[in-house]
Amino acid sequence: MTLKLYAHPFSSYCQKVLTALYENGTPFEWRTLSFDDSQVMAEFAALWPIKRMPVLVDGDRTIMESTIIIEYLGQHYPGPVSLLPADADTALQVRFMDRFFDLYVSTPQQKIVFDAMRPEAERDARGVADARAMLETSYAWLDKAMVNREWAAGDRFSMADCAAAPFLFYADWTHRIDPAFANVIAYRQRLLARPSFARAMNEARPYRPLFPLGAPDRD
Ligand SMILES: N[C@@H](CCC(=O)N[C@@H](CS)C(=O)NCC(=O)O)C(=O)O
Repeated sequence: MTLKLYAHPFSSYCQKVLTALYENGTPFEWRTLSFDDSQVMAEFAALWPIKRMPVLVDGDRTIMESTIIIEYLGQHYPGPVSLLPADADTALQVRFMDRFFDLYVSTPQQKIVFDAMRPEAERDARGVADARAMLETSYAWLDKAMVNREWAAGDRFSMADCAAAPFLFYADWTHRIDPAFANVIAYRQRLLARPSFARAMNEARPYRPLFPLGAPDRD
């Protein structure tokens, strides 16, 4: 049975799951979401009316939410890289860092990008200012957290790093990481060099002109 992934290469949450799939060389079939492909879009809407990507289909099971998809892959399609440690306490730290990157890096980053896509009259200046303030706080906290860590939850690459890679990638494009946060910048560089994420990022390269704030001329 082939796993099917409803996703788009430019989406950060899809890249989070792609990084997990590529870490373990897990085979899957792309169901690329595109407004030009009404068939795939209809399948996606029927599977998940909330219409947030990615969605994984495994036979008669449909799995939504990037974190749950990665945990599902670990349970049902384990590979050489265990993205959620067997030790319960270490797994809690991975889950906490996964939540940190989702709620306090990606969520404010998306707020800024989605606001830029609105007509001028419907923009939310206060919400965007709050999102930028949250990113600053997150960068400052992360800079201290990463002082002695190679990866988000210690010395092993995990699900939290699958989240961190695309979220810090786009967060830096959206609200530049101050050079004072040297640990965050170095961690982002390690993530960009990780072959699994580098592959996902390279597959998304042709879509960079779509970035609503204007993609910078760098990774
Ligand atoms: N909590 C979801 C978030 C997924 C999400 O926000 N995906 C974005 C793409 S990066 C999306 O589907 N956006 C489509 C839209 O907002 O209409 C997850 O972890 O999978």
